[in-house]
Amino acid sequence: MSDLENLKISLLAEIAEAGDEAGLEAVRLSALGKKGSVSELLKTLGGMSPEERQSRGAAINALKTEVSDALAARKTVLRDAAIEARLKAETVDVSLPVRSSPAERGRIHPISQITDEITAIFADMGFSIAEGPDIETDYYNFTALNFPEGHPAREMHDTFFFQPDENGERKVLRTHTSPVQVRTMEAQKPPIRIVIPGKTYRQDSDATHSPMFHQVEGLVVDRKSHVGNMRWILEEFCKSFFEVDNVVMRFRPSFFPFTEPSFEVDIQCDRSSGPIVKFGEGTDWMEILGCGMVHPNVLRAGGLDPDEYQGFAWGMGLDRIAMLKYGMPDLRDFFNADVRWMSHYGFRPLDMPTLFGGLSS
Ligand code: 2NM
Repeated sequence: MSDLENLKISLLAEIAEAGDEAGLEAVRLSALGKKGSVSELLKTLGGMSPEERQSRGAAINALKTEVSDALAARKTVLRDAAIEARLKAETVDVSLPVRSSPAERGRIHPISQITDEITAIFADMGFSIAEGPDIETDYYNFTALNFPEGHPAREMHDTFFFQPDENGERKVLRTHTSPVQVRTMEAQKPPIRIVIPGKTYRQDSDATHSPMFHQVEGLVVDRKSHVGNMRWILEEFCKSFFEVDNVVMRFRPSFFPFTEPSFEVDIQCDRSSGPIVKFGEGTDWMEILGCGMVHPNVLRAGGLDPDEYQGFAWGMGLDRIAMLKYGMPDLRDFFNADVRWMSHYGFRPLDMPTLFGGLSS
């Protein structure tokens, strides 16, 4: 038997005996690898005479083809067998409960929830959402809002002041979101219909006051906006927000530097049954927001002519309203980052508040 014939028989035997893909790969390398037995034979072709190459060369190439084919065939067999074995060994219990996803376990903070609820209501009435910086200039936080220099109202706000910069300018943590209204008036022409949710800051801290708190304010400016429009908007808002068909509202005269006339608004409620207040019934009153017609000086600061335009604005604190709506006793718990509190009072992330699906259900 020729040497080629012997080599072929032994290689084919090794291929047939290879028990797995790694073993088969070892055989392939020993035959067709750089220093493999078949490769070494192929290297001898260069030194052959043309006649020898024709007979022996063809035989070596035939050997190579035969070995390659056998390797490929065996590889298929081994791979199929491996898959078959895995399918036999692995089982999946489709009746096991699925592990809940982060989107299921996470919770939305009540303040985020209430912000989303309120902005959803106003968005439905055609309002846009506006935002601005937490660190404000004294001008936008006070001067442009008709707080005169040295006026006690500046002190009333218990403002957090920054150190004056090199130009002597003293920035503040905004004490309300109203600076955004002025910035919006400067930036766009009426009609303006915006709501402004955001964080606000005042030096005050107890069970019902936090030095960082949340407001939503609103602004409407057009040629003929009036108190009647404002009243309707606020009434519609309260009905949606408290999820009742009727609310009784009471507008009391008040004072804010940026509005004239100014009002504080109470809604009728029932406080007789514990921490959760019932709205739309009862004989108690609860103050929920402040509002008024935008002062001509504020319109001027926003670059608008008060003889051409008029507007109304309102502002409400979110934290206290969230406490009342969801029956949370202490405001400070809002900002303690306690996971147990969050899993109790938080909202499911996929239950987004919509007017058609229910706001807080
Ligand atoms: C309130 C109450 C009343 C208010 C006024 C303005 C502005 F910039 F347009 F003049 N923004 N927000 C306003 C009015 C805010 O919060 C209790």
